[in-house]
Amino acid sequence: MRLSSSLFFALILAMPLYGQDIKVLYDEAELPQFTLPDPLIAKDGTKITTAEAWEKVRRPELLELFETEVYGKAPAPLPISSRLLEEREVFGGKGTLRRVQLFLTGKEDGPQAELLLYLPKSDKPVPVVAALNFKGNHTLSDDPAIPLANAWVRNNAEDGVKNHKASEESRGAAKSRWPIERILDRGYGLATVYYGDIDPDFDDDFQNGIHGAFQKEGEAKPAADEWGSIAGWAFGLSRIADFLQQQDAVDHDRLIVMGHSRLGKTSLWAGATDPRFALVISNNSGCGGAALSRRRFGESVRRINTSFPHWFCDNFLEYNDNEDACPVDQHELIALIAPRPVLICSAEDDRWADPHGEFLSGLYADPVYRLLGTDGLAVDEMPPLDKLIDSRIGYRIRPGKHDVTPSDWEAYLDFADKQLGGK
Ligand code: GTR
Repeated sequence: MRLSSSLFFALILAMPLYGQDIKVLYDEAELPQFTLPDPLIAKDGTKITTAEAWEKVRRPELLELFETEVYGKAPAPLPISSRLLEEREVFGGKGTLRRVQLFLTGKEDGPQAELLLYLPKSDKPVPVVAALNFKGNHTLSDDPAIPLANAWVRNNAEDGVKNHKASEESRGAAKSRWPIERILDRGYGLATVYYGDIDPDFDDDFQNGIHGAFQKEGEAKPAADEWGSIAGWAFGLSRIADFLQQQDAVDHDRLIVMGHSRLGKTSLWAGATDPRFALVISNNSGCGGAALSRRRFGESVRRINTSFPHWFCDNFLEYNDNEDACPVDQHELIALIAPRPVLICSAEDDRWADPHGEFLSGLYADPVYRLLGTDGLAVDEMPPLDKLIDSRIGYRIRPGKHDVTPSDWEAYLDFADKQLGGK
Protein backbone atom coordinates (compact mmCIF):
# COMPACT_ATOMS: atom_id res chain seq x y z
CA MET A 1 0.00 0.00 0.00
CA ARG A 2 1.35 3.45 -0.86
CA LEU A 3 0.91 6.33 1.52
CA SER A 4 -1.10 9.16 0.09
CA SER A 5 1.15 12.19 -0.31
CA SER A 6 -0.82 14.30 2.20
CA LEU A 7 -0.58 11.56 4.86
CA PHE A 8 3.12 11.19 4.09
CA PHE A 9 3.76 14.92 4.64
CA ALA A 10 1.65 14.93 7.79
CA LEU A 11 3.88 12.14 9.12
CA ILE A 12 7.06 14.02 8.20
CA LEU A 13 5.76 17.14 9.97
CA ALA A 14 4.80 15.16 13.05
CA MET A 15 8.20 13.44 13.31
CA PRO A 16 10.12 16.15 15.18
CA LEU A 17 7.34 16.18 17.81
CA TYR A 18 7.60 12.45 18.32
CA GLY A 19 9.29 11.99 21.67
CA GLN A 20 10.56 15.58 21.74
CA ASP A 21 9.95 15.92 25.46
CA ILE A 22 12.28 13.04 26.19
CA LYS A 23 15.64 14.57 27.06
CA VAL A 24 18.59 12.45 26.00
CA LEU A 25 21.54 12.37 28.43
CA TYR A 26 24.99 12.20 26.88
CA ASP A 27 27.09 13.56 29.71
CA GLU A 28 28.29 11.35 32.57
CA ALA A 29 28.09 14.38 34.87
CA GLU A 30 24.36 14.69 34.21
CA LEU A 31 23.44 11.10 35.01
CA PRO A 32 21.17 10.44 37.97
CA GLN A 33 22.47 8.92 41.19
CA PHE A 34 21.32 5.35 41.52
CA THR A 35 21.86 2.15 43.42
CA LEU A 36 21.90 -1.06 41.45
CA PRO A 37 20.09 -4.13 42.74
CA ASP A 38 22.58 -6.69 44.04
CA PRO A 39 22.34 -9.90 42.00
CA LEU A 40 23.49 -11.84 45.06
CA ILE A 41 20.77 -10.64 47.46
CA ALA A 42 17.61 -12.72 47.24
CA LYS A 43 14.13 -11.18 47.37
CA ASP A 44 13.82 -12.07 51.05
CA GLY A 45 17.07 -10.23 51.81
CA THR A 46 19.26 -13.34 52.17
CA LYS A 47 22.80 -13.05 50.83
CA ILE A 48 23.57 -15.74 48.26
CA THR A 49 26.92 -17.30 49.11
CA THR A 50 26.95 -20.66 47.35
CA ALA A 51 26.64 -21.82 43.75
CA GLU A 52 23.81 -24.08 44.88
CA ALA A 53 21.80 -21.18 46.35
CA TRP A 54 22.37 -19.23 43.16
CA GLU A 55 21.01 -22.08 41.01
CA LYS A 56 18.12 -23.02 43.28
CA VAL A 57 16.99 -19.68 44.63
CA ARG A 58 18.39 -16.54 43.06
CA ARG A 59 18.72 -17.48 39.40
CA PRO A 60 15.06 -18.61 39.15
CA GLU A 61 13.97 -15.44 40.96
CA LEU A 62 15.87 -13.20 38.56
CA LEU A 63 14.68 -15.12 35.53
CA GLU A 64 11.10 -14.70 36.65
CA LEU A 65 11.57 -10.98 37.30
CA PHE A 66 12.98 -10.43 33.81
CA GLU A 67 10.11 -12.47 32.40
CA THR A 68 7.35 -10.64 34.18
CA GLU A 69 8.79 -7.11 34.24
CA VAL A 70 10.95 -6.75 31.13
CA TYR A 71 10.66 -9.17 28.20
CA GLY A 72 7.49 -11.12 29.02
CA LYS A 73 7.00 -14.80 29.53
CA ALA A 74 7.11 -17.01 26.43
CA PRO A 75 4.90 -20.09 26.16
CA ALA A 76 6.23 -23.63 26.38
CA PRO A 77 7.50 -24.61 22.94
CA LEU A 78 6.09 -27.34 20.72
CA PRO A 79 8.41 -29.79 18.99
CA ILE A 80 9.66 -28.29 15.73
CA SER A 81 9.82 -30.02 12.39
CA SER A 82 11.82 -29.13 9.32
CA ARG A 83 12.21 -29.84 5.63
CA LEU A 84 15.48 -29.70 3.70
CA LEU A 85 14.93 -27.47 0.66
CA GLU A 86 18.37 -27.58 -0.85
CA GLU A 87 21.93 -28.66 -0.08
CA ARG A 88 24.95 -27.65 -2.11
CA GLU A 89 28.62 -26.81 -1.92
CA VAL A 90 29.63 -23.20 -1.48
CA PHE A 91 32.87 -21.21 -1.66
CA GLY A 92 34.52 -23.59 -4.10
CA GLY A 93 33.88 -26.61 -1.93
CA LYS A 94 35.08 -25.13 1.35
CA GLY A 95 31.69 -25.66 2.84
CA THR A 96 28.07 -26.56 2.31
CA LEU A 97 24.85 -24.62 2.47
CA ARG A 98 21.66 -26.23 3.60
CA ARG A 99 18.44 -24.30 3.11
CA VAL A 100 15.82 -25.57 5.48
CA GLN A 101 12.18 -24.75 6.11
CA LEU A 102 11.67 -24.67 9.85
CA PHE A 103 8.16 -25.27 11.17
CA LEU A 104 8.23 -23.46 14.47
CA THR A 105 5.28 -25.28 15.99
CA GLY A 106 5.91 -28.52 14.13
CA LYS A 107 3.01 -27.88 11.72
CA GLU A 108 3.41 -27.09 8.05
CA ASP A 109 0.47 -24.67 8.20
CA GLY A 110 1.85 -22.90 11.28
CA PRO A 111 4.52 -20.19 11.66
CA GLN A 112 7.65 -21.02 9.73
CA ALA A 113 11.02 -19.61 8.85
CA GLU A 114 13.61 -20.30 6.22
CA LEU A 115 16.96 -21.18 7.77
CA LEU A 116 20.36 -21.02 6.10
CA LEU A 117 22.92 -23.36 7.60
CA TYR A 118 26.46 -22.85 6.35
CA LEU A 119 28.93 -25.50 7.49
CA PRO A 120 32.67 -25.74 6.84
CA LYS A 121 33.99 -29.02 5.45
CA SER A 122 35.04 -30.96 8.51
CA ASP A 123 35.40 -34.56 9.61
CA LYS A 124 33.99 -33.73 13.03
CA PRO A 125 31.02 -31.74 14.34
CA VAL A 126 31.62 -28.00 14.25
CA PRO A 127 30.61 -25.13 16.56
CA VAL A 128 27.83 -23.03 15.03
CA VAL A 129 26.84 -19.41 15.47
CA ALA A 130 23.04 -18.95 15.51
CA ALA A 131 22.05 -15.39 14.60
CA LEU A 132 18.92 -13.72 13.33
CA ASN A 133 19.32 -11.26 10.47
CA PHE A 134 17.63 -7.92 9.91
CA LYS A 135 16.78 -7.73 6.24
CA GLY A 136 16.23 -11.22 4.89
CA ASN A 137 18.45 -14.19 4.05
CA HIS A 138 18.89 -12.86 0.51
CA THR A 139 20.74 -9.81 1.85
CA LEU A 140 23.62 -11.80 3.39
CA SER A 141 25.35 -12.53 0.08
CA ASP A 142 25.02 -12.09 -3.67
CA ASP A 143 23.98 -15.75 -4.06
CA PRO A 144 21.12 -15.51 -6.60
CA ALA A 145 19.65 -18.86 -5.54
CA ILE A 146 18.53 -17.68 -2.12
CA PRO A 147 14.88 -16.66 -2.34
CA LEU A 148 13.84 -13.15 -1.36
CA ALA A 149 12.36 -12.89 2.12
CA ASN A 150 8.66 -13.57 2.04
CA ALA A 151 7.62 -11.80 5.22
CA TRP A 152 7.31 -8.08 5.81
CA VAL A 153 10.63 -6.27 5.46
CA ARG A 154 11.63 -2.85 6.70
CA ASN A 155 11.75 -0.08 4.14
CA ASN A 156 13.90 2.74 5.41
CA ALA A 157 12.08 5.43 3.48
CA GLU A 158 8.79 4.67 5.17
CA ASP A 159 10.05 3.04 8.31
CA GLY A 160 7.49 1.03 10.21
CA VAL A 161 4.86 0.91 7.47
CA LYS A 162 3.33 -2.51 7.04
CA ASN A 163 3.32 -4.94 4.15
CA HIS A 164 6.67 -4.22 2.61
CA LYS A 165 7.93 -6.73 0.11
CA ALA A 166 11.59 -7.57 -0.35
CA SER A 167 12.99 -6.70 -3.77
CA GLU A 168 15.96 -7.87 -5.86
CA GLU A 169 17.76 -4.56 -5.26
CA SER A 170 18.32 -5.57 -1.67
CA ARG A 171 20.15 -8.79 -2.56
CA GLY A 172 23.55 -8.72 -0.85
CA ALA A 173 22.71 -5.45 0.93
CA ALA A 174 23.91 -6.72 4.32
CA LYS A 175 26.93 -8.73 3.16
CA SER A 176 29.47 -6.51 4.94
CA ARG A 177 27.92 -7.72 8.20
CA TRP A 178 28.20 -11.41 7.30
CA PRO A 179 31.72 -12.57 6.33
CA ILE A 180 30.43 -16.10 5.78
CA GLU A 181 33.47 -17.51 3.97
CA ARG A 182 35.76 -16.23 6.71
CA ILE A 183 33.52 -17.76 9.41
CA LEU A 184 33.81 -21.13 7.66
CA ASP A 185 37.58 -20.69 7.21
CA ARG A 186 37.84 -20.26 10.95
CA GLY A 187 36.06 -23.56 11.51
CA TYR A 188 32.63 -22.28 12.53
CA GLY A 189 29.23 -22.78 10.99
CA LEU A 190 26.51 -20.14 10.70
CA ALA A 191 22.77 -20.69 11.13
CA THR A 192 20.63 -17.71 10.30
CA VAL A 193 16.96 -16.83 9.93
CA TYR A 194 15.31 -13.56 8.96
CA TYR A 195 13.86 -12.11 12.17
CA GLY A 196 10.70 -10.96 10.37
CA ASP A 197 9.90 -14.62 9.65
CA ILE A 198 9.50 -15.06 13.40
CA ASP A 199 7.79 -11.79 14.23
CA PRO A 200 7.44 -8.81 11.88
CA ASP A 201 8.94 -5.81 13.66
CA PHE A 202 6.05 -3.39 13.93
CA ASP A 203 3.39 -2.81 16.52
CA ASP A 204 0.24 -4.65 15.47
CA ASP A 205 -0.85 -5.97 18.85
CA PHE A 206 0.79 -9.27 17.94
CA GLN A 207 -1.74 -10.25 15.32
CA ASN A 208 0.94 -11.77 13.11
CA GLY A 209 4.13 -13.76 13.67
CA ILE A 210 4.85 -16.36 16.31
CA HIS A 211 2.70 -14.77 19.02
CA GLY A 212 -0.58 -15.42 17.23
CA ALA A 213 0.12 -19.14 17.06
CA PHE A 214 0.21 -19.33 20.87
CA GLN A 215 -2.57 -16.87 21.72
CA LYS A 216 -4.72 -18.15 24.56
CA GLU A 217 -8.47 -18.57 24.11
CA GLY A 218 -10.27 -15.34 24.89
CA GLU A 219 -7.10 -13.22 24.90
CA ALA A 220 -6.81 -10.69 22.09
CA LYS A 221 -3.11 -10.10 22.72
CA PRO A 222 -0.44 -11.19 25.19
CA ALA A 223 -1.10 -10.18 28.81
CA ALA A 224 1.04 -7.52 30.52
CA ASP A 225 3.55 -10.10 31.72
CA GLU A 226 3.62 -12.10 28.48
CA TRP A 227 6.09 -12.00 25.62
CA GLY A 228 6.84 -9.02 23.45
CA SER A 229 8.80 -9.16 20.21
CA ILE A 230 12.25 -9.59 21.79
CA ALA A 231 11.00 -12.63 23.68
CA GLY A 232 9.39 -13.84 20.44
CA TRP A 233 12.65 -13.55 18.52
CA ALA A 234 14.52 -15.26 21.37
CA PHE A 235 11.95 -18.04 21.22
CA GLY A 236 12.81 -18.34 17.51
CA LEU A 237 16.52 -18.62 18.35
CA SER A 238 15.70 -21.47 20.70
CA ARG A 239 13.85 -23.23 17.91
CA ILE A 240 17.00 -22.83 15.79
CA ALA A 241 18.85 -24.48 18.68
CA ASP A 242 16.27 -27.32 18.59
CA PHE A 243 17.08 -27.81 14.93
CA LEU A 244 20.85 -27.58 15.36
CA GLN A 245 20.68 -30.21 18.07
CA GLN A 246 19.21 -32.59 15.51
CA GLN A 247 22.16 -32.12 13.12
CA ASP A 248 25.05 -34.59 13.36
CA ALA A 249 27.43 -32.16 11.66
CA VAL A 250 26.92 -29.63 14.47
CA ASP A 251 28.74 -29.73 17.82
CA HIS A 252 25.75 -29.62 20.18
CA ASP A 253 27.89 -28.48 23.08
CA ARG A 254 29.24 -25.47 21.20
CA LEU A 255 26.22 -23.52 20.06
CA ILE A 256 26.86 -19.78 20.03
CA VAL A 257 24.18 -17.12 19.86
CA MET A 258 24.98 -13.73 18.43
CA GLY A 259 22.95 -10.63 17.65
CA HIS A 260 23.32 -6.96 16.84
CA SER A 261 21.34 -4.06 18.26
CA ARG A 262 17.71 -5.08 18.94
CA LEU A 263 18.87 -8.56 18.01
CA GLY A 264 21.73 -8.14 20.50
CA LYS A 265 19.12 -7.57 23.20
CA THR A 266 17.50 -10.70 21.81
CA SER A 267 20.69 -12.80 21.88
CA LEU A 268 21.23 -11.90 25.55
CA TRP A 269 17.69 -12.89 26.43
CA ALA A 270 18.01 -16.11 24.40
CA GLY A 271 21.27 -16.86 26.21
CA ALA A 272 19.67 -16.16 29.58
CA THR A 273 16.67 -18.38 28.93
CA ASP A 274 18.29 -21.20 26.96
CA PRO A 275 21.39 -22.82 28.47
CA ARG A 276 22.01 -24.78 25.27
CA PHE A 277 23.70 -21.62 24.02
CA ALA A 278 27.20 -22.28 25.32
CA LEU A 279 28.43 -18.81 24.43
CA VAL A 280 26.52 -15.55 24.03
CA ILE A 281 27.53 -12.49 22.03
CA SER A 282 25.78 -9.13 22.02
CA ASN A 283 26.83 -6.39 19.65
CA ASN A 284 25.81 -2.78 20.31
CA SER A 285 22.79 -4.03 22.23
CA GLY A 286 22.23 -0.87 24.29
CA CYS A 287 19.05 -0.12 26.23
CA GLY A 288 17.18 -3.30 27.16
CA GLY A 289 20.34 -5.21 26.21
CA ALA A 290 23.69 -4.92 27.95
CA ALA A 291 23.39 -1.23 28.94
CA LEU A 292 22.36 -0.45 32.53
CA SER A 293 18.88 1.10 32.45
CA ARG A 294 19.39 3.16 35.61
CA ARG A 295 22.11 5.25 33.95
CA ARG A 296 19.57 6.63 31.43
CA PHE A 297 22.51 7.51 29.16
CA GLY A 298 21.50 7.71 25.48
CA GLU A 299 18.37 5.67 24.86
CA SER A 300 16.23 5.49 28.02
CA VAL A 301 13.48 3.08 29.02
CA ARG A 302 10.82 5.66 28.27
CA ARG A 303 12.33 6.41 24.91
CA ILE A 304 12.58 2.77 23.85
CA ASN A 305 9.05 2.00 25.05
CA THR A 306 7.76 5.00 23.12
CA SER A 307 9.52 4.16 19.86
CA PHE A 308 9.06 0.39 20.09
CA PRO A 309 6.06 -0.42 22.28
CA HIS A 310 6.02 -4.01 21.04
CA TRP A 311 9.56 -5.04 22.00
CA PHE A 312 9.05 -5.58 25.74
CA CYS A 313 6.11 -6.76 27.81
CA ASP A 314 3.54 -4.16 28.86
CA ASN A 315 4.70 -4.29 32.49
CA PHE A 316 7.98 -2.70 31.37
CA LEU A 317 6.06 0.52 30.63
CA GLU A 318 5.85 1.05 34.39
CA TYR A 319 9.53 1.87 34.40
CA ASN A 320 9.35 4.80 32.00
CA ASP A 321 11.20 7.60 33.87
CA ASN A 322 11.02 5.21 36.78
CA GLU A 323 14.00 2.89 36.26
CA ASP A 324 14.85 2.73 39.96
CA ALA A 325 11.54 0.99 40.66
CA CYS A 326 12.42 -1.90 38.37
CA PRO A 327 13.45 -4.87 40.53
CA VAL A 328 16.21 -5.80 38.07
CA ASP A 329 18.82 -4.05 35.96
CA GLN A 330 20.73 -5.34 32.98
CA HIS A 331 23.86 -6.56 34.79
CA GLU A 332 21.55 -9.23 36.16
CA LEU A 333 20.70 -10.28 32.62
CA ILE A 334 24.41 -10.91 32.08
CA ALA A 335 24.50 -12.77 35.41
CA LEU A 336 21.72 -15.09 34.18
CA ILE A 337 24.14 -16.35 31.53
CA ALA A 338 26.75 -17.30 34.17
CA PRO A 339 28.89 -19.35 34.23
CA ARG A 340 28.75 -19.56 30.43
CA PRO A 341 30.99 -17.14 28.51
CA VAL A 342 29.43 -13.91 27.30
CA LEU A 343 30.99 -11.26 25.07
CA ILE A 344 29.70 -7.70 25.19
CA CYS A 345 30.71 -5.58 22.18
CA SER A 346 30.36 -1.82 21.90
CA ALA A 347 31.21 0.82 19.31
CA GLU A 348 32.80 4.12 20.29
CA ASP A 349 30.43 6.35 18.33
CA ASP A 350 27.33 4.38 19.29
CA ARG A 351 26.57 6.63 22.23
CA TRP A 352 22.85 5.97 21.89
CA ALA A 353 23.63 2.43 23.13
CA ASP A 354 25.79 3.70 26.05
CA PRO A 355 29.08 1.79 25.64
CA HIS A 356 30.13 2.58 29.21
CA GLY A 357 26.82 1.25 30.54
CA GLU A 358 27.32 -1.92 28.46
CA PHE A 359 30.76 -2.38 30.01
CA LEU A 360 29.44 -1.79 33.53
CA SER A 361 26.83 -4.53 33.15
CA GLY A 362 29.65 -6.96 32.56
CA LEU A 363 31.56 -5.59 35.51
CA TYR A 364 28.63 -5.83 37.92
CA ALA A 365 27.83 -9.38 36.81
CA ASP A 366 31.36 -10.41 37.77
CA PRO A 367 30.60 -11.46 41.40
CA VAL A 368 28.10 -14.04 40.15
CA TYR A 369 30.64 -15.62 37.80
CA ARG A 370 33.23 -15.69 40.60
CA LEU A 371 30.72 -17.32 42.96
CA LEU A 372 30.17 -20.01 40.34
CA GLY A 373 33.89 -20.67 40.19
CA THR A 374 34.97 -19.10 36.91
CA ASP A 375 36.76 -15.85 36.26
CA GLY A 376 34.53 -12.88 35.53
CA LEU A 377 35.60 -9.71 33.76
CA ALA A 378 39.39 -9.39 33.86
CA VAL A 379 39.46 -5.57 33.97
CA ASP A 380 37.60 -2.97 35.98
CA GLU A 381 38.17 -0.03 33.65
CA MET A 382 37.07 0.19 30.03
CA PRO A 383 39.87 -1.18 27.84
CA PRO A 384 41.44 0.76 24.97
CA LEU A 385 39.76 0.61 21.56
CA ASP A 386 40.05 -2.69 19.72
CA LYS A 387 41.47 -4.60 22.67
CA LEU A 388 39.52 -7.80 23.22
CA ILE A 389 39.17 -8.71 26.89
CA ASP A 390 38.71 -12.45 26.59
CA SER A 391 37.92 -13.42 30.18
CA ARG A 392 34.71 -15.40 30.83
CA ILE A 393 32.82 -12.12 30.70
CA GLY A 394 34.40 -10.60 27.60
CA TYR A 395 34.31 -7.03 26.45
CA ARG A 396 35.45 -5.09 23.43
CA ILE A 397 34.91 -1.58 22.15
CA ARG A 398 36.01 -0.66 18.67
CA PRO A 399 36.13 2.67 16.88
CA GLY A 400 33.24 3.59 14.63
CA LYS A 401 29.49 3.48 14.52
CA HIS A 402 26.57 1.20 15.31
CA ASP A 403 27.23 -1.70 12.95
CA VAL A 404 28.71 -5.17 12.59
CA THR A 405 32.12 -5.21 10.92
CA PRO A 406 34.55 -7.92 9.79
CA SER A 407 36.79 -6.99 12.75
CA ASP A 408 33.85 -7.63 15.10
CA TRP A 409 33.59 -11.15 13.69
CA GLU A 410 37.31 -11.72 14.22
CA ALA A 411 36.83 -10.72 17.86
CA TYR A 412 33.76 -12.99 18.26
CA LEU A 413 35.64 -15.97 16.88
CA ASP A 414 38.84 -15.21 18.82
CA PHE A 415 36.69 -15.15 21.93
CA ALA A 416 34.97 -18.39 20.95
CA ASP A 417 38.34 -20.07 20.21
CA LYS A 418 39.54 -19.08 23.66
CA GLN A 419 36.37 -19.93 25.59
CA LEU A 420 35.14 -22.98 23.69
CA GLY A 421 38.44 -24.46 22.72
CA GLY A 422 38.88 -23.61 19.03
CA LYS A 423 38.15 -25.92 16.12
C1 GTR B 1 17.30 1.84 17.48
C2 GTR B 1 16.90 1.53 18.90
C3 GTR B 1 17.97 0.74 19.56
C4 GTR B 1 18.52 -0.38 18.70
C5 GTR B 1 18.47 -0.10 17.23
C6 GTR B 1 18.49 -1.29 16.29
O1 GTR B 1 16.42 2.64 16.82
O2 GTR B 1 16.68 2.74 19.54
O3 GTR B 1 17.49 0.26 20.81
O4 GTR B 1 17.93 -1.57 18.99
O5 GTR B 1 17.36 0.60 16.84
O6 GTR B 1 18.01 -2.36 16.62
O7 GTR B 1 18.91 -1.09 15.16
